[in-house]
Amino acid sequence: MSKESLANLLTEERRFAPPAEVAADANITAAAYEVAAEDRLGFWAEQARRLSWEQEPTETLDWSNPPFAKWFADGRLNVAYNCVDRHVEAGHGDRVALYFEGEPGDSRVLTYADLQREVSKAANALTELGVAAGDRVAIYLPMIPEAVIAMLACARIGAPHSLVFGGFSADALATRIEDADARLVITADGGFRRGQPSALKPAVDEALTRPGAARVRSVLVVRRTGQETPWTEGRDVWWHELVDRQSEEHTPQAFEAEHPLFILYTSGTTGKPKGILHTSGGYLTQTSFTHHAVFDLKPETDVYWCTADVGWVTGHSYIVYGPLSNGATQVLYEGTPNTPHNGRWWEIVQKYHVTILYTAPTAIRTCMKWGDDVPAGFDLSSLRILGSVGEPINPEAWVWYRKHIGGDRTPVVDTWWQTETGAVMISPLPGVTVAKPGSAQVPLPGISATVVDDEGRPVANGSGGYLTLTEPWPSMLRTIWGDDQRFVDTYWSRFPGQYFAGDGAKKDDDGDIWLLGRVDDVMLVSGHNISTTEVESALVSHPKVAEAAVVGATDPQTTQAICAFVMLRGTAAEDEGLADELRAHVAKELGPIAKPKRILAVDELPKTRSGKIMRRLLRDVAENRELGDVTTLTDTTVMELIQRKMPSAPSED
Ligand code: 6R9
Repeated sequence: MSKESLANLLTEERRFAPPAEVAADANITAAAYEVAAEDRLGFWAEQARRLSWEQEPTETLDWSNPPFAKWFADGRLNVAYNCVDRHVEAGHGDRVALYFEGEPGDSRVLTYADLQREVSKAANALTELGVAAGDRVAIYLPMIPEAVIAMLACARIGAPHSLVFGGFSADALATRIEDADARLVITADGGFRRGQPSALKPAVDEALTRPGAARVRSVLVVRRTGQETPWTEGRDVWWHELVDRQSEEHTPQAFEAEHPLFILYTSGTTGKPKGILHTSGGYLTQTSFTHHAVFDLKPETDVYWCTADVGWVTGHSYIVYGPLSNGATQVLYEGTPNTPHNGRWWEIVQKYHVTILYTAPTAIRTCMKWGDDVPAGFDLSSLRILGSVGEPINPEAWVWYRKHIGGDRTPVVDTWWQTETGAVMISPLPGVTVAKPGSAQVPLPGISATVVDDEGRPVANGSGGYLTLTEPWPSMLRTIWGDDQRFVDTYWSRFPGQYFAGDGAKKDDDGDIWLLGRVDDVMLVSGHNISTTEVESALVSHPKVAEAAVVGATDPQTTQAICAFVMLRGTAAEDEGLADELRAHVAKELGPIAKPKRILAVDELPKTRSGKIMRRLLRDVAENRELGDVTTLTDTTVMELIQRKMPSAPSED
């Protein structure tokens, strides 16, 4: 039996140096790594000066009571002022903040001056509804400008927001409202998705019938679709009636750096969702710095587009707080990538001359599946930097992204981070790093990460184990809302003194970090711990496969057997020989130990709203069990289709 924590099977030799013009003019150079290594806290104190403080902090980090950190504790600032007003005061009021593109084709342009007026009015409206500093506000909105405005209005008055993905069920919404004890819900009649108005308000009405959510006093409703909407007099208020009549003046008040900014729930695999708490000064410092460094943003000329939903942490940090604190011009798109046609995203890139695009591997693999000719039909020459987040990006998808979207010239930055980390932690820098497809590579300047074995000791280069963060960072979660003990147990107990991220990872021979998926998903096959990511990447590198998900299913001979679910590329057919062909391919790429025992071609894979594959549901299918919790699934019919395809008895081969 091998003692390895996680096998290292995949080798990827392709390398991509930063383009000369990006390197020559990069916001961050290699020197930043040395500066930060020499004086980490001094480095972060310097980054905090990117912000406007009403009272500059003199303390950087208070780590006297780990793992409860305080960053910039004696500083005071207003987060919304930093994201909006200060740009107007600096003379950039006419700069576009948001190019909003609705799914039906409607559009709106908001400058920073417009945003200042809208956020001020909304802040006045919240105050009129009795929301005070410290009160929690639940936000359940589609991807429309009011989502950004509502978040900033909350930040402006010091009321922590809690966003819930539009499309989560009434139950999921009710649990989150109850846990945070929110008194106000901001929602809309609906949003446009897949060419249809899709209602949101009825889910709020249903959630509010649950006893735990009964303390909500008001529901503020944006009219987006104009569809008929059930109404509770005395509780429900139209946004256009309340907000539009407010004063455009609102004086932002400064709060302590550790004032709570938001709660965002992540669903653990079991138990109730965890309310991840982020605070103000440290969070804004790191989101602002990382957005500047990783995307190399030039606010005067770049047009930035992050395709994430605002309800995901990526939307919080890289649509709202990072980009707006940096005065970025960005695109906000309401709908799905294939409405009304598969080229909708590329049409938007062409229309707004997008220069920086940030999206998820799931979207890239879907576009690969639709075919190279779709992006080829649009002018994507404005793009200069591409980013990826949410899952490990398979080398093949990385290379496709660079070639077919980035015209073989743009750097691709694979950014590793979590709801809990608040901002990017591990990523190449576009003007510095020689990129390796499939690797997030190195911790950013000021960040300390490593890969450890079962005993918490750093592994040697060329070996795998568990990803940990070894020093506190400014945008770290401060606790789990209402449950300090769970915070300690979940993240700080597995390896004392280190933050355990829950991800498997390996260091290659150069010491670069490769993420290998959640440790809960790691498969144990004949004594070897095998990562889902490596087997999936090997499958995706076969020309017939667009997406793959693998799970370990209980097996009498090998402990677990690898079971693969594959989605084929547009032109590939599911024929007799396919399974053998794919098995042989994986054996060649990774070795015979990683060969899937069963392979099933499916039309769709189960995913969360942020595009992560829900392997635990596939494990239920592979082991012929009843499905576990499906509430965070985008589309529950997917599982029925997969179950119908699954032969009930394991095949013998
Ligand atoms: C930002 C975000 C966090 C988990 C994380 C990891 C996976 C995210 C990744 C990545 C490999 C990347 N993940 N980015 N894995 N490479 N570049 O996704 O937050 O929704 O909380 O998920 O996502 O497993 O632990 P969140």
